[in-house]
Amino acid sequence: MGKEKGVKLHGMWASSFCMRVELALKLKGIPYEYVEEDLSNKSHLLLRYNPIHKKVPVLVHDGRPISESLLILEYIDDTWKDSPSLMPLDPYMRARVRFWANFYDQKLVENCRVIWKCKGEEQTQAIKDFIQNLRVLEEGIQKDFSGEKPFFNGKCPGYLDVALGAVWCWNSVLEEITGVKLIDSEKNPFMSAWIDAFCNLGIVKDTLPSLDELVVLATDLRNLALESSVA
Ligand SMILES: N[C@@H](CCC(=O)N[C@@H](CS)C(=O)NCC(=O)O)C(=O)O
Repeated sequence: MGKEKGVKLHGMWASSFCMRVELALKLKGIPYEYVEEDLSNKSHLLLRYNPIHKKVPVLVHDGRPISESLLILEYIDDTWKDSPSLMPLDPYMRARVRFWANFYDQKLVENCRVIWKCKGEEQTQAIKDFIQNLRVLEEGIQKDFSGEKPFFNGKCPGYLDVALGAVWCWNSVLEEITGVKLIDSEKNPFMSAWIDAFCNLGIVKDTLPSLDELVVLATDLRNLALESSVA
């Protein structure tokens, strides 16, 4: 490691965590090479670059690997300083965007995982928890960023927009699979207006996979998970 030059992203087409990194690279105008990983047969390079978690995304910059999508976003912003900043300049607001991105990953992503892979009472409870956590997120973000429009970062999307926006499409995937409404534009007007603006960006349209493709994959993976839970 260390001799190779340039930027490479080891990813998987349907991974929202990888979409975060792709969106950040595109927003900052950083050229990169994309390496698609087969997660059922991970490459030796992926295992070497991310021996602890063995997960995508991994960003390799001049031969040095960085894993964990939120950390990669910060690395990109810290390294390529000539392009518009993804992070707010004010240290307090930097702390707030990190807080909400972590809250999203720790609470809502976990609720989504249960909604996706489980059924019955476990799934029903996770749906309730998701709706409750979404309320907390919406109220908190609105308080912190109500002056910034249409994005939390102002006129251009930043770290928190990318961190949440890339993962948000899975909410629609889960709604399709479960038939349950998770996001309601009347109950969640602030987040609904924000995600509409985000999804209207050309970069986002070009980067995120289609809902139909995600629904097919997510349905297959859900069926596998349910089969193995009864086996
Ligand atoms: N916290 C990690 C999560 C990454 C993650 O869960 N990646 C999944 C794909 S969406 C993965 O590589 N899974 C392979 C595995 O678990 O073996 C991040 O933010 O980068």
